[in-house]
Amino acid sequence: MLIRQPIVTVAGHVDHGKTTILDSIRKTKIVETEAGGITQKISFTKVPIEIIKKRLADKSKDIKLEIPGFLFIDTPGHAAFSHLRKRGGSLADLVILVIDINEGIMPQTKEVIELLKLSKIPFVVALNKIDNISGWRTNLREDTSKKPLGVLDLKESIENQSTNVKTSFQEKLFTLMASLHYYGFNAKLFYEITDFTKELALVPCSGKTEEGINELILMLIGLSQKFLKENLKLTKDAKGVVLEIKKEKLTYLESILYDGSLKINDEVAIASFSQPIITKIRVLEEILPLSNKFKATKEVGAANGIRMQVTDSTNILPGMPFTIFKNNLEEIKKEFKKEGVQIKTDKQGIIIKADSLGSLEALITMLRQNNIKTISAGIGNINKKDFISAETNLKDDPLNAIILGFNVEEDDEVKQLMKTSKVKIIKDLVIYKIIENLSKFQEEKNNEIKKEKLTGLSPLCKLAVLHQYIFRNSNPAVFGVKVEAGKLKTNTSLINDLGEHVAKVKSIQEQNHSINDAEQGKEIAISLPGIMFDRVLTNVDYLYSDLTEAQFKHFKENKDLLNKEEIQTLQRIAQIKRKQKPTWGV
Ligand SMILES: Nc1nc2c(ncn2[C@@H]2O[C@H](COP(=O)(O)OP(=O)(O)OP(=O)(O)O)[C@@H](O)[C@H]2O)c(=O)[nH]1
Ligand SMILES: [Mg+2]
Repeated sequence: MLIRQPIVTVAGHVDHGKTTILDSIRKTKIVETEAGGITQKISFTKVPIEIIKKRLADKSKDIKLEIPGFLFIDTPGHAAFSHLRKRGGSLADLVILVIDINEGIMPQTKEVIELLKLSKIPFVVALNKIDNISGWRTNLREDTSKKPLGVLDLKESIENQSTNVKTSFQEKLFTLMASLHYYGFNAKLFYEITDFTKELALVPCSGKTEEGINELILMLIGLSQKFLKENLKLTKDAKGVVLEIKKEKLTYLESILYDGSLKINDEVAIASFSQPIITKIRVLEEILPLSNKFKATKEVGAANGIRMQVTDSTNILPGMPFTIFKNNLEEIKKEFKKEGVQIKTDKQGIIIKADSLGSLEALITMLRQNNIKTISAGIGNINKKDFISAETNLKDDPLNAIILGFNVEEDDEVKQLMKTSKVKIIKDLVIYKIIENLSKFQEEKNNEIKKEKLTGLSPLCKLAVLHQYIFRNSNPAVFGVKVEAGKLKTNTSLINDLGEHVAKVKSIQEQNHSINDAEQGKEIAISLPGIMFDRVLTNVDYLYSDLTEAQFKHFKENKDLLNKEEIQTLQRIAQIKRKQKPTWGV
């Protein structure tokens, strides 16, 4: 039985060295061709076993190499590794989680770890940039005639470092082991592992000096051949995942084929949220070994990075699985359904958007774990339809008037609409940050709603009289005030520092416009009927809203919804009231 190359995804935080490690494995310099050295999008490279054999030289002589090579997938640190989804699991057979040993676990590292835990994909940790440890020396192996033979074996290299460097290395290592332990992983240096099914291998390395890279490759070979052989067996039916839809002059579907083989003119069924899309392959290309270039071909076998041009590419979405079509629509429909291409949503909830099916699923899974419901979920930028759903939610439950965007942007139209809307958009490139921000926003919003209810029943406020702005002495008296605390509403009864009733606020004006209420910090004009300013207010600096004892107690019970100034005002009102009745509000 034929086995295919394992698909190995390299994931981790921005700049931790994912592309550099891949470059050193394939002996290329892709990093130097990237804009700003930043990987912009997911890319794949095929590395044939011959190249691996050559680089491992005598090190591989004790191992039987059964796999035909590797298909590596490089992911941008800023985007989601969750993108890489295949039916019922992850597209990756193995993952290299790259962590800069000097920086440790960072936001994207955390995200990848969470996803790895969910998906249960085997992985190894490349503790990269060991050469950056202060004082680190890279020693070369030499043959008898002093000809350099590459770097020393990692273990030997560590042993050859000075005591200081060794201590520093150990400290960093232990810190990382402790962090990984927190996530439930029992991590050890790879050469100290006794049971690979229970322990997580840490391979210290440097993409720059290449120390540890051979060891990393040996780990990948070992793990693949020991644990993955069943997964790597090929069947006849072509199966793959569309990674990206590239619109150049023509539209290409950049995809990974992970099972079977495909020919030009074959028909494929591509999953969608409704009916599968049946379309014919017009042009077929496969990725060249060690390169990011494609070449046209008539037939490709798995595992492979391919580009297809199909007769109908409308409505195809990134992340969708595809399979060869042999007039078996019902069977395919059932299969897609079983594999969960249908995204289940709730009757009520927030709106979510993500850049691919894989990331949408990852987002939904994590939202579910946090008991957050979604009313609609889609792939692509945040559009007017999403905005309208959120606007509709505003009426039913403002806590659901939220759109979450994972690695997507909002359309220009939506940007315009957002200027005057109460809908909230939360976007990020890291799922758990989205969830963190969502919880924070919902909590704030919840308090705001509770507070509105609280202050809706009885206004709490303190006003400073602005003696330089007296517009009218009486009938009614009109003058300026500043809302020092709380919110002033029309019809609020005001008292002075002695607890005497002054008047009821008839109207509030802000820059010649009548308004119904004014928040803390606002300077406004108010009109009070039935008093003469010069008799009643000349010596008054502050006015307060009149509260009943019941209202006061209600505020006191909900003190956590009030800010510092409001609490002080509440205390001040009680003080004033107690001058006349010492047991007021007690
Ligand atoms: N000293 C040292 N520098 C390294 C090593 N690996 C990578 N670098 C440097 O770190 C920087 C980032 O490396 P990349 O390989 O682009 O990192 P990446 O993880 O692919 O980054 P993104 O694709 O942007 O997420 C580059 O300047 C590399 O030269 C290493 O082992 N040692
Ligand atoms: Mg990169």
